[in-house]
Amino acid sequence: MGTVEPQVATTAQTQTTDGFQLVIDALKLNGIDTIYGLPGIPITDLTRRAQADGMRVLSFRHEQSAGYAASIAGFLTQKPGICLTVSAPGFLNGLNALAHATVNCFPMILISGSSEREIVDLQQGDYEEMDQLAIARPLAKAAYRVLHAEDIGVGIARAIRAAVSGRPGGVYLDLPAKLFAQSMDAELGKKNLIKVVDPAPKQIPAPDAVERALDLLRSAKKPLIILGKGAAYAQADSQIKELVEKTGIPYLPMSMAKGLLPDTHEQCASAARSFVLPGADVVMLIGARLNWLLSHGKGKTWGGKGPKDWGGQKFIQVDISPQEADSNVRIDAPVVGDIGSCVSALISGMGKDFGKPPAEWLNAVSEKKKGNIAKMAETLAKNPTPMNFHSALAVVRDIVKGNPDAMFVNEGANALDFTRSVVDMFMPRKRIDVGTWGIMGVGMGYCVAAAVATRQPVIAIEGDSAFGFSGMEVETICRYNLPVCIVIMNNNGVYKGTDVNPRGGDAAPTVFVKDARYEKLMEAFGGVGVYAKTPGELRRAMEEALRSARPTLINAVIDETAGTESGRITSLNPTAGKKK
Ligand code: ADP
Ligand code: TPW
Ligand code: MG
Repeated sequence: MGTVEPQVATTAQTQTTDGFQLVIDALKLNGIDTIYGLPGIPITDLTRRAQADGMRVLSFRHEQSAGYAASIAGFLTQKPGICLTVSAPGFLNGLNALAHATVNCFPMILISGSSEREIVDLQQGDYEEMDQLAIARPLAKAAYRVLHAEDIGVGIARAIRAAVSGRPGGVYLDLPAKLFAQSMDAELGKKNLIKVVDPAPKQIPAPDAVERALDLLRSAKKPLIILGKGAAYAQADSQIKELVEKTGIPYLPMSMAKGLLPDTHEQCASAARSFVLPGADVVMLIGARLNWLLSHGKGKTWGGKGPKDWGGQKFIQVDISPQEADSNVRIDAPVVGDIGSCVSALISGMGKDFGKPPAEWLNAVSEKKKGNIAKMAETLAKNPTPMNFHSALAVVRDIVKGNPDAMFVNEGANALDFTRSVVDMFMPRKRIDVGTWGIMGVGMGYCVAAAVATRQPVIAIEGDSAFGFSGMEVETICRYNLPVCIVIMNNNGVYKGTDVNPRGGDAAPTVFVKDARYEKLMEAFGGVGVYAKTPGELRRAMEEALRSARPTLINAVIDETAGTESGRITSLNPTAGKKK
């Protein structure tokens, strides 16, 4: 059993195993074949041996990127994405992504090596000493530590279940250095491993909850469906399509739910968002929370008189978390269960006599849409010099339409908001972005994971500031020769490049080096760099990137005056002197 003597299995391979091997075996036994991480004491040999054992081990330049990669791999595959780091500083670098996974309901396991417990607990100053478990716990859905090799099977099984069952989230697994070197009888070690049976069990909604929801929908004069990233995660694509089309109800996709049905679908109400939110009388949320992204279900966005007033809508909420309902406004019909089961139950409960929404509502939505789409087409048709967000995005929109399989990564402020509204998605789980926190820095980690987990080409539309948070990972992209085409919307800064320090001297806080040549960063590692000043140059470069499948970075020079402060969320800025 678990001795503390370091003893690497060599000739006695058939008789003894060790902590390193058991971690690898436990992951593989559960179908986990990829690790996103960064080596160092005490996990260097874990990365080597995992690779030697046939796992894909992707090494990053910063743990934060590895963590974001793991989190989005979890979203895309429904298997927990694994991020592997060293102790204290590596752990802390990965922690941001762990919190991000928990907040966004993505299944992920952050595995960090840690220092010697006896020394850490007495605070005697070990190498990279830190009580990692205690620090991770408030940011994780669950956090565990394994001290003995014979418990590795249980530790990994618990981490997997916690990550993917119910509402998915980030799990921390603390593996002290001493654990890896423990050796034990190989047969016994094998017996102690657990292949998790049914890690994310179906959760069937109660029939009366389904009936209550359908009754409310039947009573609606102006119904609306909102699809969130939980609906995308659930991989219940055909059921969701069937529900939307059978009910005939207009729907709004949240950012990462775009493409669940093609954005060009006649029932898609994205182009009439500010009309349908205040106008609807019954709203069915499917895998979307009424958080800030939906103005908490109240206020002017929803037709309320004041900023906190209820707009009068009744809500149905389909969600796996029984605690989610009533978090912001009253939910009249909570339907608790997994989205696949809930949506199927709703479809079968609809029966034959389920009428379409009143024509008056559908016509009003469609009129509003038509008007806004025409306005957008006019904006996109302009070809100003210098290029602005819209003239660049008109190109991106065409390219994505022609390559609907490609994964699509997006971060920035204006570079995010304009892209989301201009670029249509046509397939589920293609668009991955800044998520619930509006976090900058996910970009390159997402690109790596998207390419690795889906084996599809990746297009990333990045603000120049956003890109900077993970820019060094272009080396990672080149090293693994991934088919990633990064487009930097280069407007010389955060939101805009025009701010000036009124006192002279240092540059203003939001501006960067003017006309920075980001494309050379890609060239430094053997990828393709392109400097694009016109939509034509951008189009040719993107087409070539997709054709060649080579790592490409296009520096798209955007009018530095074109953006707005904070993109679409200027209103959240606390303005000096503003009264509450
Ligand atoms: P968005 O940002 O797109 O509005 P959110 O992240 O706010 O989406 O909401 C996602 C919701 O989906 C969460 O409340 C989560 O509990 C729920 N969810 C995640 N996976 C499932 C699933 N398989 N079945 C049901 N609900 C789910
Ligand atoms: C981890 C605050 C929100 S958006 C943004 C910052 C710094 C960058 C906007 O500039 P960019 O886009 O990317 O050039 P554009 O097109 O408007 O010029 N730190 C973190 N997350 C967030 N959200 C911020 C800071 C922020
Ligand atoms: Mg910018």
